[in-house]
Amino acid sequence: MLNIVLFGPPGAGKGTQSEKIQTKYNLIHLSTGDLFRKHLSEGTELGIEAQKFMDEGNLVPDRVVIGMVEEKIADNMDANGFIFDGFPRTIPQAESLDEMLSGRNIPIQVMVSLDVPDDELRTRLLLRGETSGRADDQNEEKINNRIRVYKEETIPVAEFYQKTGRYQSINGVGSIEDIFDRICSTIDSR
Ligand code: B4P
Repeated sequence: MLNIVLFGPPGAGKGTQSEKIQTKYNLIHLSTGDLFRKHLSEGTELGIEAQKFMDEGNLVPDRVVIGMVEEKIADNMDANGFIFDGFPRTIPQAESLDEMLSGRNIPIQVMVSLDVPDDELRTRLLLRGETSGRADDQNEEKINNRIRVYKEETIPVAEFYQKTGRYQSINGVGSIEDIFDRICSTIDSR
């Protein structure tokens, strides 16, 4: 199995690039943000619980996220591998993912981190907010909160992967195709 974590701040392009990676390497795209939005659109209890955190740009509690991911992995054990998009976002999530995967003998080979300056993130998210209908994209205050939460709660996850030699950072500014080529080179040289 090929298992990759795509990492980066909100608006770095994780969702955009994950779709391309999924197609090229024939992987299951596991986006926790997309899963929450699906639950929300179906009006499930989990979706309703997640919404209040997402709308403000805060992280959904670990126990909710981890249970949802575990279920998705268990349902897809015959896959070629997984691209984890937006997960893990906290150290407990990273530890749980390692436990889930090492128990099944399918470790994460590499975390690819998209490096994008804050001003570019704000510009991209405000632009998406004009059409996405996402409450968390619609004003600068919420976007700034998401960037702050990323720096305080999520950056330590990169250090966790760095310590175990599985971290690669790439420039996330440029055309979508150029960034995709950089990601593929990193994956192929792992
Ligand atoms: P996510 O759905 O993961 O969303 P994201 O961080 O906003 O976006 P992403 O980086 O995927 O950006 P995209 O490609 O769309 O999270 C939403 C919320 O869900 C979180 O705030 C949190 O509340 C909750 N959540 C999710 N996972 C969680 C977890 N594990 N634990 C706790 N809570 C969790 O790109 C953004 C925009 O940029 C798009 O409009 C795109 O078209 C544009 N773009 C992409 N690449 C570009 C490029 N190269 N140049 C210019 N624009 C580009």
